[in-house]
Amino acid sequence: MNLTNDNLPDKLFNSMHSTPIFDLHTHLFPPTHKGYYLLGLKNLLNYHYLIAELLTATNIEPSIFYSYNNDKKASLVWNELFVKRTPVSEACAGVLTILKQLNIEINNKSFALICDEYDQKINSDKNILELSNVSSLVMTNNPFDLDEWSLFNNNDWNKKIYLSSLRLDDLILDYQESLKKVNDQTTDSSENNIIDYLEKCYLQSNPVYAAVSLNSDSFNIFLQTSTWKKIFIWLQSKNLPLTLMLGVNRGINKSFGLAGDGIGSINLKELSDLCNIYPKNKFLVTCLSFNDQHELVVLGRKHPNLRIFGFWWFMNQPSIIKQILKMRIDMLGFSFIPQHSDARVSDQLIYKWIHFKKILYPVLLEYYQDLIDKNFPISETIIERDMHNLFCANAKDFLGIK
Ligand code: FIX
Ligand code: ZN
Repeated sequence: MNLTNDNLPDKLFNSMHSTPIFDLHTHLFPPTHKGYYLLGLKNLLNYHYLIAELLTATNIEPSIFYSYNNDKKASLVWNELFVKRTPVSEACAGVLTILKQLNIEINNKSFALICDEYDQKINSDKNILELSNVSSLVMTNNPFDLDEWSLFNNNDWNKKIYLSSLRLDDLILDYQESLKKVNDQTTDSSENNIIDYLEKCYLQSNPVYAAVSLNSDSFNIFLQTSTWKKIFIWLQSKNLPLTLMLGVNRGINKSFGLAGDGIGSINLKELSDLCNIYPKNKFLVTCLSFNDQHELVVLGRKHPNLRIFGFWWFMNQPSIIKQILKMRIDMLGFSFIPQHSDARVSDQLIYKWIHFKKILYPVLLEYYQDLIDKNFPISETIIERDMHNLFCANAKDFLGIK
């Protein structure tokens, strides 16, 4: 049955909120991976987005802040950003959204009491996956961090929920050190070992893509070195897409640690060259700077081997998302992957997806209403197909997975 402007809003709302989500890029790990699996309010408050906000809003010395234990860091963030100041930033709003979803009132309660209440409500990744409607997600797995990589020595976690990806930043940031780590594990020390090592890691972890974050300096290494040429050939032989996270400048304020990264430059003409040089390789691309978004969308319309995804990090602000989302739809239709969570603490899945849907809903409603006004029939089936594509199939089809 065709929908009308009267019943469209409810149908769209229900379909959007009931469609299972495939989260293309996170930094999450399964509960059995101790030390890497993060959960709970204190970890939420120690998110590096909030730490950067804290360190810039106050005069707290970064080295002193980082010398504190996690409990003290979290209570300081709470006190400075939620008690002494009004928590309006997107990162603060995220914490409040989660508390609201869990029906935790903060009025007149001490931080300790809020934490206790929180711990009673959330104690496993299962609650979170249910609350956020995320059915599976992609982790970020660094094959050059052997402790983190030990995840793949075990089978006590759900590989259908937690999919892997091969994060190759170390090959760009410190090639010699990465080569050394590879060679430490084999007797023969040649460059070919990198490919042999990637092959070994591929067989062990069954990744859905490889990934690297870059700026214009590293993009040159990437285009010109013989190792990367071999990697592109290897990726193609595996039909494994490469995720490119473009325009980051690591450590612009080193004293902030993980919270100190900023925006770097990127020349998207080189991305276009890359798509032409390797037409059989597939590239998933997201850009960190607002300034690159228009050109990226144009490239998304010219290169079938390039798929745009998500609103990465500094782009993940409601005001920006609304504008760029419309630009993407106007030029690409629904042929892109609208969002990923980038969650580092499992609970963040809840707010990242609620916040995104809040922006997506009115935007989509407008497009569907316009189609109905133009006498294009919109049925419930069409809405469900589109939601499935936007939240899941666009990404899975590009990756070539079920
Ligand atoms: O490179 C990345 O995958 C980034 O997402 C992270 O490094 C960054 O710290 C982050 O958490 C952004 O959301
Ligand atoms: Zn990330």
